[in-house]
Amino acid sequence: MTAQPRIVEVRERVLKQNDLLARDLRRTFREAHVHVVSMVSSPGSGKTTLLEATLTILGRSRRVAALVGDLATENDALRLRRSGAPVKQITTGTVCHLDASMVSAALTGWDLSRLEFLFIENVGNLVCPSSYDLGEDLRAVLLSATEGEDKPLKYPTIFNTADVAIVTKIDLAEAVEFDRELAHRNIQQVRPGMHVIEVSAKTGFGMDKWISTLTGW
Ligand SMILES: Nc1nc2c(ncn2[C@@H]2O[C@H](COP(=O)(O)OP(=O)(O)O)[C@@H](O)[C@H]2O)c(=O)[nH]1
Ligand SMILES: [Mg+2]
Repeated sequence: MTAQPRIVEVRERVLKQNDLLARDLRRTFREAHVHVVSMVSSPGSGKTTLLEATLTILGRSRRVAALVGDLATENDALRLRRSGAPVKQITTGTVCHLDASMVSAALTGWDLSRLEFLFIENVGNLVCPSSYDLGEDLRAVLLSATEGEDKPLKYPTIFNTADVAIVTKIDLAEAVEFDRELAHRNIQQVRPGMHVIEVSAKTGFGMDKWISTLTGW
């Protein structure tokens, strides 16, 4: 029974250390004038698909790059590089989230002042990433039409730590009887006033709104 307070103590220390490093990262990003956008969601919600489309569209007029986290494989980095943007994969092994030290290490050798937008795709998970600040300016949480409407109610913390919610795969909404109004209500219940965008990276629906959110943030 004595082990519990010790676990909490170590966890608090790890989070505090992460917060300090994230604060330094945020300062570095500001000084380099690079906008940093992170994406969080459960696995398969469409982060890589949306990010590939984003890098392709925004990359026409802005200097963009991405970091992408997964437990294993370079698969997502290979997909994202099809956009022509510089991309680095971070493989976390058994760790279910990215942290500020992983982001910092992955940026070694990159001249941030040459970038305007840096995107960070987090490991697919609706729990772990919420506690870790990565020094980002904007955190987007994705919720796909195929996941159902109640994810915001079940995982409120991740929605509370995000700045924007993106409802993805909206082209599939009818096929899976996704109740769009209910999803919006659930998001607003957890995070009143949250900016919500519906997109389909497959058809391009809503991409203009997402891109103008990014450039106007
Ligand atoms: N129909 C449809 N499928 C999508 C869309 N976005 C992603 N997908 C599919 O969903 C699956 C998971 O997408 P992925 O981008 O790998 O998700 P991630 O794990 O969050 O990075 C893939 O088979 C994608 O082709 C979309 O907007 N519409
Ligand atoms: Mg992915």
